[in-house]
Amino acid sequence: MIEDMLRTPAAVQDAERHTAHNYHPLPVVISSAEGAWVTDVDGKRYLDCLAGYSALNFGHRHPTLIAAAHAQLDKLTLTSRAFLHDQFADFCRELAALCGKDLVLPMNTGAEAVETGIKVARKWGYQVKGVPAGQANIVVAEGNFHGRTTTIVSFSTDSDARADFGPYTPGFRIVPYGDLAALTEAIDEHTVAVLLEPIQGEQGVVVPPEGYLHGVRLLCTERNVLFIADEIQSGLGRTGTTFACEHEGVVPDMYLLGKALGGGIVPVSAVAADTDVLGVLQPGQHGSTFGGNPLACAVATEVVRLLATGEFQRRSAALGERLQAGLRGLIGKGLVAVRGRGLWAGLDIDPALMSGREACERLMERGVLAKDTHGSTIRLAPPLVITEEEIDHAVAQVAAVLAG
Ligand code: IF1
Repeated sequence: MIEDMLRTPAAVQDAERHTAHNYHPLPVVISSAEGAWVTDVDGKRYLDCLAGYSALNFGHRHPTLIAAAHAQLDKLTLTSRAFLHDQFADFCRELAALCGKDLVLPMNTGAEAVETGIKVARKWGYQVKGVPAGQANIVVAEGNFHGRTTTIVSFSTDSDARADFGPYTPGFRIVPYGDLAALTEAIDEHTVAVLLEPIQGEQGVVVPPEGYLHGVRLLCTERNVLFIADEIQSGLGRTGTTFACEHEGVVPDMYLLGKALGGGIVPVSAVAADTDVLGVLQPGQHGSTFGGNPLACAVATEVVRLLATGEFQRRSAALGERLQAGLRGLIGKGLVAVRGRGLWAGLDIDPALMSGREACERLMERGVLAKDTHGSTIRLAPPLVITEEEIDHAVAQVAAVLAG
């Protein structure tokens, strides 16, 4: 232990000394970044293949987003929702248009968007569907990740995320992900929503079986249940389309958005839905001090405009093919499976070779930053501004790590 500490660079020790140990970061201390690259305090450069868990879809310090933030900092940063401000209308209108929905409700973090979705679905259930008071249930999937609040961890199936944080919020039913029969079985007359990630991120970038999302959509319509898609990580270009639900031509009743919506600059999240759903909220029933603040809106409006060009979705689709093909070529050469869509990949390393953590440490030594998830799985989610050459470089480094 002491030997480990002696081997740990001073900057890493410094960064961790007065921090709760709720994370186990790779021992790299980043001090600057641009595009797909970050630089540490010693001047070493790394290709960022995590991209802030997709919060940095447009890369570090995208010039358009940085300019919007600078300009807004010089004018107005916060009003609270007690007053209106001049950045609000454009943001809500343009994001609603991108989503094809009537209304937007801005919050800050992803977990708050999920909480908002749960509250709206319950209120819709009581006021519109006619569920008896206090009886609403929401169906969720095994292996989900929706955030860290006490209510959200109540329906997590990951013991690290959930254990010892009870008492837990009731009203959730958990079914296996990708299993339409189980979902059909779980829905009853008191079900107000099905809440799902269209691709499960934390679970290791798990893509559901073909037709699943389409089936969920049909089932929800048939049973008068809201389909809530948590696109906080899968959305906004990551998978080669604006939303991952598009891969099955599916439109959910509610989109939950976050991460990349803030351009990697400020936390911005939102719920988008039509008036018959989001319209159930009246003044005083939900809100946030910082939600929809001027700085957030100024940056996020530019994010929406970047996405409205379609350029990032096209890049993600085309470059994603290259990434997935490159990684699939390593199956049998240290990888046992590759999953993913667009610029988002989950890699299962042969557990006999090394853990995911070890793989990420070795990748770091080779100048590539990635993040392990459970066991021997790691995920890659580079910024959508990454180039072909950089993808080939990342794949080559993965190959070198697997080759030992
Ligand atoms: C951590 C994971 C990624 C999310 C989905 C809501 C949220 C998240 C689909 C909540 C957050 C996070 C948060 C971060 C690690 C990260 C993560 F590994 F845990 F699953 F990205 F893969 N819905 N994802 O993925 O958003 O409140 O954090 O803004 O908690 O350590 P948030």
